Amino acid sequence: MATTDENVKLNPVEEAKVTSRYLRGTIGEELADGNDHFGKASEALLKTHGTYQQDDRDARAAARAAGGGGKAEKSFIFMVRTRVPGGKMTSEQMLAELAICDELGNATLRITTRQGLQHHGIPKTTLKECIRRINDIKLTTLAACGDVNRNVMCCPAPHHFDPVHEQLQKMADDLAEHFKPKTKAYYEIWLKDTCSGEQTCLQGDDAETDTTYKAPTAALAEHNGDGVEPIYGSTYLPRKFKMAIGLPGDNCVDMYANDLSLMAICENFNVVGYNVLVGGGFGVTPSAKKTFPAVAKRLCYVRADQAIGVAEAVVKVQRDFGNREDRKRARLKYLLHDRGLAWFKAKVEEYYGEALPEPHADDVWGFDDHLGWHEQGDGRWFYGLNVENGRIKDEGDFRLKSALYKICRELKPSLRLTAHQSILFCDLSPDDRGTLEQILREHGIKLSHEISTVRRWSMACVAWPTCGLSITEAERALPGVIDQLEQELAKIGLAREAFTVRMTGCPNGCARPYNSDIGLVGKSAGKYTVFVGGRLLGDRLNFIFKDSVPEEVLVPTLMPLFHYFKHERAADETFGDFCLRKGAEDLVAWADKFAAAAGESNGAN
Ligand code: SRM
Ligand code: SF4
Repeated sequence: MATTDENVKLNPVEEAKVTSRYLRGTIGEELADGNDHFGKASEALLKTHGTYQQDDRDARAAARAAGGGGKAEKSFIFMVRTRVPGGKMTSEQMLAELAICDELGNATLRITTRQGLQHHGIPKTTLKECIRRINDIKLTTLAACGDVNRNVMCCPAPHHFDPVHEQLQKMADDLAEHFKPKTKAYYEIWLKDTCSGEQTCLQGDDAETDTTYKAPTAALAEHNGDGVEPIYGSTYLPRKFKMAIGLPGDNCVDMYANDLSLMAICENFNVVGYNVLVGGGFGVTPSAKKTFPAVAKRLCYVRADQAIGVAEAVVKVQRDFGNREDRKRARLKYLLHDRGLAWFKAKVEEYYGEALPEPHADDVWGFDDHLGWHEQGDGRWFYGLNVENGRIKDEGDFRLKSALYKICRELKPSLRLTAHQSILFCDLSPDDRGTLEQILREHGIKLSHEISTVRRWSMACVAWPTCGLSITEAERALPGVIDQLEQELAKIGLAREAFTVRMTGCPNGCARPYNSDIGLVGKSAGKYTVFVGGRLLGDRLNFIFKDSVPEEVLVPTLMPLFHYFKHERAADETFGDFCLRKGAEDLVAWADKFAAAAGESNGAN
């Protein structure tokens, strides 16, 4: 469905974009109107500026209880997301982000599942200050959310043994820059009054009138957006768009879960090209059969110098043919499903102006969470620290936030955020190693090797109380589930078994539960759908094992499968591969038999 099609009945978000004058709308006016929240149209536009209007659901529940039940007013707060291409940050930037969360937010900072950072609990009164301060440190919230290309993920490992990882990170920066919205709206609304001479406001005065943009090929120029937004045009994309860059031997960024991924093909320790994967995406509405999660499909091989041009062609095909009537079916995966891969490839070739070869035979075969100590290859070291569910906070004896302040002030490492919500402290001298560990220990932080395998490979999305779409808890529930799993797995000798457990508070899949060994997806109050059969490699979807399982019996529901796995696994078979081999029917039958036998033996006692 091309945007020029007169019969298209645009959905309300499209209407808001059309009339927004390149994402301005009335955000500026509403910022100064004294209300504690924005109207609907601005709420939609604000996302591309990197912020979501939210309701503190804990606060509302408390107000409701205090008022004796019934309705309670919404308690408006804002989530502000920083886009961090490839997860690269300096200590100074981290210190500034920590100060923002302490001074303006809820005193916690969150590493996201896409190598970004989030503040929660920002009131409207300081929203502008928050966004301005993030720009002051040369980071941005622009395009962290919204119907544009979002944070570009990239393998964060700072390996210097060969140029490959640097080449990947450079590609991440180039893609982030290339697909950044060019509208001046962001600059006008958030930065204009406050932009100091020293900083580079990312959306400076010339942005809107810049006509120097050069399309990579003549054919592409014919398909340009317009003078303001050469790639997106005035209505941007039909939906969010996500990119990732990784290696066949290290799929730490979950390439198959993205709209577009570049899988590096290396020769003689250099990136010579990429396999282009398209159409991954996990959001699903179980009641709407037309929606489904999808892993990406292998589209073509491109030389390294063609990658950005081909990525642009992919984005533009989605821009012109993606669904603008129904937001539930607007992601690239649906375009691919509806039109087919062959049609899509032909369109991309048309937009790019050249035929594109089939993908290189390489595919994912490894992954690395980069935790623990590693030599970088340049005499320096990096340390990967597991951050449980990405939350940086001080709580009782656990004082990760204070530890980070101290590490960034005293050791000044460069930092990398991982797609597993963790953090790498980089460029450390051999002498710094002891100091880093000492600081972590003094602040009650377990070192990565002291964390159980099951916790290390677990992830949960934010969910309650800030996410307006959450049905169940996730970040606040998963640690308890992992506590139980740790104990039960140790009892049957599987404590060292590596598999992914990912929990989300609704079926949108923000912690990527649909390609994990075990996915726990919020279904209804306190109950989850349990998926099994994915794997660490992230290249296939899992399937439903049990539905509507109460939180308190998640572990008892899973344990029969681990017993089965322990006794009947093939040599070197992983938990996910075992579940796939057995299939849902067999697993359910076994689990039921196991439960019945356990019931009988309990009865006998
Ligand atoms: Fe997400 C919506 C949080 C990664 C799929 N996601 C949301 C919102 C903004 C809720 C909303 O729309 O009101 C959540 C904000 C919660 C809060 O209070 O902070 C939210 N998503 C997150 C983060 C913070 C989860 C986390 O715990 O880290 C991740 C931010 C990443 C970043 O830095 O950009 C996050 N979201 C993902 C991922 C994983 C990924 O991209 O690798 C997915 C699955 C992949 C995909 O995109 O399909 C994901 N989020 C969604 C969807 C479903 C999209 C769809 O196609 O249907 C929604 C709902 C929507 O867009 O309508 C959503
Ligand atoms: Fe919210 Fe659902 Fe995403 Fe979790 S998966 S952050 S509950 S939208």
